[in-house]
Parts: sequence; C-alpha cells; structure tokens
Amino acid sequence: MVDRLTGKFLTLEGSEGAGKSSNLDIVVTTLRDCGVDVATTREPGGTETAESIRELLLAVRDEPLDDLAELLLMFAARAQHLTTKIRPMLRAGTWVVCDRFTDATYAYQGGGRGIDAASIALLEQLVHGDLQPDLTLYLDVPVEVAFQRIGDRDLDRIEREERAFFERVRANYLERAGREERIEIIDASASLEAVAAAVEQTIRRFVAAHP
Ligand code: T5A
Repeated sequence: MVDRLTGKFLTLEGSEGAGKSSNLDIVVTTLRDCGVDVATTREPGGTETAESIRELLLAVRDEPLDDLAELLLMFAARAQHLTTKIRPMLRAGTWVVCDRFTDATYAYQGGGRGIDAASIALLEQLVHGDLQPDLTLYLDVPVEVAFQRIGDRDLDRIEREERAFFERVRANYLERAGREERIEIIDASASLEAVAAAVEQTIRRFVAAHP
C-alpha cells in the first residue's frame, strides 16, 4: 500500500556547534508565519524509546562502543522514530523539521568512522528507502570555529573525538551537499543574524515552491 505523506520533511544538519539548535527556531517561526502546521523533533531520539537509545549512544563509558554497534543503534532509533512519530505526522499533513537525519549517519559513521557508504545505504534502504527529506539545510562551519563555540561544556562520547574525525565529517557533508539537490549549504561561520537571515530566506523560497 502506498503511504500518502502529505506533510513536508525538512532536516537540519551540521557539525556540533554549527548552530542547528539556534536556527531550528528560525525555521519553525518562518514556517508558522507562512501558515504551515509544523512540528520539530531530533535524531538520535525524538520518542521515548529512541531517546533511550540516544543515551546509550552519547554516554561516556569505559567500554568503547563498537563502530558497527553505533551504526545499528542509529538506525534502530531512526526506525522507531519514523514509525511512531515522523510518518504519522507527515501522514496527517504536518510538516516535520528534524534536527539531524541519515545525512548525519553518512557524515559521522561513514566519513568519521570509515564505514563504507554501501553498508549505510543498505540500512537506509531497509529503514526508510521510500522516504527522504524534501529539504535539508546543511549549516557549514570550519571545525576550529565550531569547537570555539561549544567551548568547554561537558562533551559527550562523540564530541570527544579528535579534530581529524570532525574534518572527515565536514568533508563528507560537503561532498553529499554537492551531489544532492535537496541539500542547501548555509555559511554558518557568519554572525547569528546573518545565518538566521539565510535560513529564513531558504525556507520562504521552499514554501513558495510548494504551495
Ligand atoms: N550522530 C547523529 C551520528 O553520529 N549519526 C547520526 O546518524 C545522528 C543522527 C548528536 C550527536 O550524534 C551524532 C552527531 C552528534 O555528535 P546533537 O544532539 O545533534 O548530537 O547535538 P550537537 O550537534 O552536538 O548539537 P550542538 O548543540 O553542539 O550543535 P548545534 O545545535 O549545531 O549548535 P547550537 O545551536 O547549540 O550552538 C552552539 C553554540 O554556538 C553559538 C550558540 O549560541 C551556542 O552557544 N552559535 C553561534 N555563535 C556565533 N555565531 C553563530 N552564527 C552561531 N551559531 C550558534
């Protein structure tokens, strides 16, 4: 049976400190101003069970987390999130704005950890082959700037990775953004105001194209 999803699916991507959380509000305010019914969520997480998987993924433990276990947990959380939250909302005509989605898996588990893209694509196909974001805003910022922004806050397991890991993450995002038409690159090294203006403009353009 064809799953009729009438809402639009928007995602925000970027390295830590790129400003996703800061700009999620801009996306929502702009959409509401355009008369769109919108809900927000995040990955990994978004539902009670998926948030528990998030805790497993981000907790700092003595036992290192196996790369493949990390990949499978990301998709386990995603499967739960899609079934219990994202698809029902899209079916009801609500637009969903998600802080990170599968582009993050290609960037972090693919680019960062070195897992081959074909294995990720296999899981992507299994979990949501028929559903892709309609628009992705990739907030691009040099690793150096991102780490200055997050400062000396308590870092989670992934944030504790070395700089080279985040350089590979960024390179992977940029490479995908160059290939995928749905991904809009926003220069997130600019001021908060300038980034917010670019985000708002991109969202208004998208809404105008999808009345
Ligand atoms: N992950 C996730 C994977 O490995 N694979 C996957 O498939 C998925 C889905 C989740 C982690 O999981 C990984 C990636 C992540 O490591 P998360 O919840 O998305 O993490 O959280 P982070 O990315 O760590 O979120 P951050 O809060 O660090 O980044 P944000 O949301 O991009 O940044 P934000 O908005 O909180 O801003 C950080 C600081 O910078 C300032 C803000 O005021 C804030 O203080 N700032 C600016 N300052 C100056 N100019 C600007 N333009 C600014 N923009 C923001």
